[in-house]
Amino acid sequence: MHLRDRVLHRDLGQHAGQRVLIAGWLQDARDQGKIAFLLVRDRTGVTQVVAKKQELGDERYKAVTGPNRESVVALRGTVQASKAKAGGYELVLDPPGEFDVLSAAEAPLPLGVVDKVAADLETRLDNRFMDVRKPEVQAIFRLRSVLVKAGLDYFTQHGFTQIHTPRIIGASSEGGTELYPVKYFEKDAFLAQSPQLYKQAMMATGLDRVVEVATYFRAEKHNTYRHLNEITAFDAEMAFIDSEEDVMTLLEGAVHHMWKTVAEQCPAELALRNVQLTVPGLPFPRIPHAHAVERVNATGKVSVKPDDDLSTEAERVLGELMAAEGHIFYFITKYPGGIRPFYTYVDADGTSRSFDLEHKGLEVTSGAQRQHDVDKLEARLREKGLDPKDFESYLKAFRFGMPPHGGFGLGIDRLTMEVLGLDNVREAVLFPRDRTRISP
Ligand code: AMO
Repeated sequence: MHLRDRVLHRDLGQHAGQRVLIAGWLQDARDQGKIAFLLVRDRTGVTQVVAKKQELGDERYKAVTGPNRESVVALRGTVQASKAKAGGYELVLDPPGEFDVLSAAEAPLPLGVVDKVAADLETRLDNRFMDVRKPEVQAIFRLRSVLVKAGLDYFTQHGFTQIHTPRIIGASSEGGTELYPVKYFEKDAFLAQSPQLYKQAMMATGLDRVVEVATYFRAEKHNTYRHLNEITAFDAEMAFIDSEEDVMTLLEGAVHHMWKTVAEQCPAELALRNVQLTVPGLPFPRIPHAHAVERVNATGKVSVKPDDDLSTEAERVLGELMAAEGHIFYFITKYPGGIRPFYTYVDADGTSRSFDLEHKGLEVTSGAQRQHDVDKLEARLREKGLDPKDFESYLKAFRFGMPPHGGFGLGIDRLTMEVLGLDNVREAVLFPRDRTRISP
């Protein structure tokens, strides 16, 4: 038996009447005495296998019905139209009964694969290899893969070069203190909070448009449904822009393309998750921060000061207001300069050329036009209490010809959570890292 020749569940129909090899996890074996029904699961579905004692003989029949659930098995049989399921196919394990246990599963299982009772998320994450055997969980990661590819396709079609910047850095990239220290030979180093400074440096190279599927490491002590300590994001930067509006136009096009691609290419995954996806119309509304504050304050449900960021609750309230107007995606723009990172372009009136993209009250992207004038950039570092000397290798890239530029970070974990309406970002990440979880 060559495993590489195995036929997947979805292709059985093309082999009706033929003897084929199938392989997968033994989901269940119902032994009715003289006849047994095995359920063998592969990545495309579950095949019923019929085994008859009279045809196989006692010993062979016992071997076939013996393995524990979730053992990995391979077997050869004849494909026939299913009697129970119209349009379906099953396999008859005909003599001599070729059946191999490739890997026996222990019992009891740490987590059920087809149990009716839902396990809690912690138990599922502790046993993720088992959890992902569930088709409805596999669907999340299949869809995430399509989503990421669609994003990368969009960016490359729009002239972006995919880059890879360091994950080990010598100084903070976001200005904050939420860094993981790393011992780097004789020096102190950190895990990268984002590729921010590197992707900006790339704007001085002439590549003009770059994108990275980046990992952000954030040592924040959050413990919420939407925060992780290790994050995957599209990190994009583009040069020769007139304003942040050019960045927002590119971004909304990318998000629209990702939603549309998923709607077209993932009907089975969406069905497994009971999701009916609406592709958002373009353009997404732009709401200046000052208006957003006025609007949420007018509801009386929250109170946000003009120079403050929207609280989680305020974001939620705005999400409700926008949903009532039929908008699931919208930008909050022109944040006060004081609450945005040092690299953000701030206009004379104190508002910044920055934006967040929100989906139903959750921030999925942050971005801006950047300050490309090196003197102003240094002044802004000082304003933020940072020492320009610590940023010398970054600032150098601004001293020898740096075009106007801007970009964004689009959280892939949050986007996956949102496209599927998951209630916890951990569901969208294979092996999430949070305040308490570092294994598996
Ligand atoms: P920011 O820190 O807002 O911006 O991150 C960008 C996007 O990354 C996602 N994200 C997170 N997702 C889950 N858990 C977290 N703890 C978390 N932190 C961030 C969000 C967020 O919108 N350098 C800027 C981007 C830029 O201006 O280009 C940055 O890192 O979806």
